Amino acid sequence: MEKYMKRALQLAKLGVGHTNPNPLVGAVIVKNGKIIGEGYHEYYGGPHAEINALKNAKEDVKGAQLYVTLEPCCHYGKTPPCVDAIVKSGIKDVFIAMEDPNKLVSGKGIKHLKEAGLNVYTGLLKDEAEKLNEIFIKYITTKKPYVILKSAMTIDGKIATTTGDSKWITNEKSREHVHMMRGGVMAIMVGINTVIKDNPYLTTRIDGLKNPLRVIVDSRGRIPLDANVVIDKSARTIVATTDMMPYKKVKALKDSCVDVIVLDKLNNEVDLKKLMDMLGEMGIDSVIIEGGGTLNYSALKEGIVDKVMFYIAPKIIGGSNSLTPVEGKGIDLIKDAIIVEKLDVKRFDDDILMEGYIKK
Ligand code: AOF
Ligand code: ZN
Repeated sequence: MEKYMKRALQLAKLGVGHTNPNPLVGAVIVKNGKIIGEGYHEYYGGPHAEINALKNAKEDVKGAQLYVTLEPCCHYGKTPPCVDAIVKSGIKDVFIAMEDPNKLVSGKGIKHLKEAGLNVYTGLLKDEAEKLNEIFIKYITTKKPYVILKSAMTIDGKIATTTGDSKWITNEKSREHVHMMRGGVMAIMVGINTVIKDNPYLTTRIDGLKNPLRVIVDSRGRIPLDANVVIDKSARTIVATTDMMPYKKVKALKDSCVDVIVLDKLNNEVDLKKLMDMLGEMGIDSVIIEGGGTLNYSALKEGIVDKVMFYIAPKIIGGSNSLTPVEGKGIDLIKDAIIVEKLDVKRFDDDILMEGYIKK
């Protein structure tokens, strides 16, 4: 029954921002057509969704149906295997939206349940479940962060006026959506030009959501020591640089409790692929890139971007020197353009959000 899986997906979403790098999972227990237990994975390392649903059940679950958005686990991680608890509970039927891409589980959880005599049905609302866990799927299978590129522009394709003013292009609802997005990822990344021009904080201004790690890409060490991302301690900041950053600057940043990562150069810029590998090794499962145009172009050209989100506001500012979302050298021929597929369009009053995935 779709409605129960929909409810399980809804519950899973309540964990946004708290479970990374683990998945968002929801579970619903149904008996005689009535929901008798609900649960979700609330925080990283905490009990899994199925366990919470069993714990919250208001009636005996013997003979009941379990709807869960991810294949129940069969391994000892931070918690014992969920399949054992499910089998022991007497639940009879298990509906699973998607298989667990985690090699420790994938398919083995389902097999275990079937062997124990339970009826298992997979694939109910699979697409929705996979979209919900797109970060988890990439990270658990590649150990590289899922990268979202976000930009806000006018209808004539500019991200700032000729004087550099950009506050604000999009409306409040669009900006709140961005803050929600920030709360669901582990890192936010910008280029040094954005820090110099806008002096942003890069924090999540929404109650209950964590601030992501701030990553500043600054190949030559131009970051001002009084920048908000250096002074403000409400989130950790990493400056990704190359050996072109003067040693004195490295030391001054470290003295201000800012981490500095020195990476190889690629055309005199930070090698972004290596940076992603490193962030992945640090346990960072997701990064939102918020510009500016130079970093956006490099990220797209290096092929590290998975998803783009372009917020478009019905304003026109013109100016041949006004910045655009993607600058750099650009691509010569239309036939070589980077293609965005599976496009989705949302509206926030008069603003439009176009989001889609980079064709690989
Ligand atoms: C979760 N929450 O609700 C489910 C997960 O280290 P552990 O014990 O927390 O196990 C993490 C793995 O368990 C995770 O990678 C995924 O494969 C599986 N299922 N994980 O954090 C859940 N059902
Ligand atoms: Zn589990």
